[in-house]
Amino acid sequence: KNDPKWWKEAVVYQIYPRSFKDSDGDGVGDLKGIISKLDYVKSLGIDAVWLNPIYTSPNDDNGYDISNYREIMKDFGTMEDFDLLLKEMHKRGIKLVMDLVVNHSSDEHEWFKQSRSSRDNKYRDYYHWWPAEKGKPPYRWSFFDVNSDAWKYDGQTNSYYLHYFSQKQPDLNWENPKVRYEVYDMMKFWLDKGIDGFRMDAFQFASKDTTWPELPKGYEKNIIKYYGVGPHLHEYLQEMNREVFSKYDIMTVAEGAGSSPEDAMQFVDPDRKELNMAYHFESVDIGKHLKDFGLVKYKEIFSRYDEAFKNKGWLSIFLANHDQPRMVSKFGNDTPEFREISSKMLSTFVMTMRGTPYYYYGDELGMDNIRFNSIEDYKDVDTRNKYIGLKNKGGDLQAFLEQQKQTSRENGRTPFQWDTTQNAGFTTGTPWLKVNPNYKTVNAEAQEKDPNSTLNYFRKLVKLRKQEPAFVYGKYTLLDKENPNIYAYTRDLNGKKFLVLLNFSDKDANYNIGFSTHKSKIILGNYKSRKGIKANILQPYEAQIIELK
Ligand code: TEU
Repeated sequence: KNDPKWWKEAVVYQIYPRSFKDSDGDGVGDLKGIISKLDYVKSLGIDAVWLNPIYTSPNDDNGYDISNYREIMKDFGTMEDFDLLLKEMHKRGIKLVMDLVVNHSSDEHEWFKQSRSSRDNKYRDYYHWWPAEKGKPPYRWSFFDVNSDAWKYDGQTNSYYLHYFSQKQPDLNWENPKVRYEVYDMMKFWLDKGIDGFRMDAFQFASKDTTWPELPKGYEKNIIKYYGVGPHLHEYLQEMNREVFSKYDIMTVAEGAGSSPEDAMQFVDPDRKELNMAYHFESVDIGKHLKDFGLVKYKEIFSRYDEAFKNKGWLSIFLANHDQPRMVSKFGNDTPEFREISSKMLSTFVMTMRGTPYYYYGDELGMDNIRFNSIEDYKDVDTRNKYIGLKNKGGDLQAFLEQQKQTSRENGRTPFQWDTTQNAGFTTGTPWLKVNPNYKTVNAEAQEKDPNSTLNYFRKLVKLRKQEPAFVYGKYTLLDKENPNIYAYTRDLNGKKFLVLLNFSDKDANYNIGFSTHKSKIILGNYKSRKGIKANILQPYEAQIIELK
């Protein structure tokens, strides 16, 4: 029933290439920079790296707007650099998962340039067009558009084109088999180089009902429900599997998978031959901060998904990525007193749950939200366009900026903090995005020397997960369900049983799991001492992994 697979046992480390390491002083991270830090990456104990897009792009959305799928972005280096990166990773036993961004391309992609040039161009049907003589197209909501309008008028052919994301990210027409087979060819180009998998960006949105029915009022508040699983999406995934995936030993992961565990299962049920695993957004989309939605609700989400996947299918587990604020600022506590300890607690959670962990660069150091004060500091199309949209409507800009300090995804994109030298050792030039000023205390170099650092604690967690298959395959059982402060669960497999206790609050908190652990031993924890602490009490943000006897 466990059906062991390497991608279930893997720990994935996500690298945001713009912000990891700059090798040439232009202020932007690059492939040579990553190569120079591979020994560090290896030292974490991880098995695979997921790299955000590194293809040629005008960077309206930091590489998620691709103008050439078979080239490396100049800022990041050359194809030779890429080949070397892959070789150096494989040499160290690290697999490489690439981002596949094919719900949309850049408007500067040759396909789109052709497509927009005339109504009878042979690339016309590579995108979605609505002729203006039919009036305005039925409203579609856009993630990044200043007016949240996904149709953009294009004078050249007196038509509107569809863009679920920014105006520079026109949606590809997946209903056109030519588009699909072009993409399959491109995927094989990378797979034949030897890459180990794809993370399927926004792919749940790829298939659309091209009769463009009117959607109910307010549908944009439940966007995944209406955009999430288009009419032919699963046919296309099965076709892609047949044409591409089935020919390689790779891992594939859906970014977003509908709006329920049942939807998600459809993407990854092995009998359906689509993708290997999926990640859902329920646990990150529930609110701004844990204290707003509460731990009980949080536990309910993870437990409901685990329940739905206990017999088949596979999920990924993550608390952060490049679209999220920093994990410690959202689910933990990033005040100086608790930043370290709560980072360790959250890492304990990610590394002891069922599902493949995706761990975001810098979280191993306890990096936290930068909280920009001015709109000028933001580079992100999401924040900038929302700001402009609000400004046009005369909205409260100050309140918006205040809220972005907690929610902006750029909080999680600041340069990696290597050491105490200028710009945290990230670049000798001017970094493309400000470095978090706390780098003087929060950096990898300092943490290497400290056996109790968050970095070294993370390494221990990875090692433990790799040693004990119970953390990968073991049954998950939630305990003390209604406890508002403590997340307690067991993982068991073949007679081995582990108890994980996590205090998500800043106070001592007690728990009631219904059995005694006095014969058992804490095999890993984030506090040095429990002197004077009662058995069923956890200290603020304390984490314990206990092997039950
Ligand atoms: O994000 C797709 C996407 O839909 C997310 O905005 C998602 O809804 C959100 O994270 C849920 O909390 C992907 C990329 O990850 C993002 O960086 C890109 O900007 C976007 O696609 C467009 O390519």
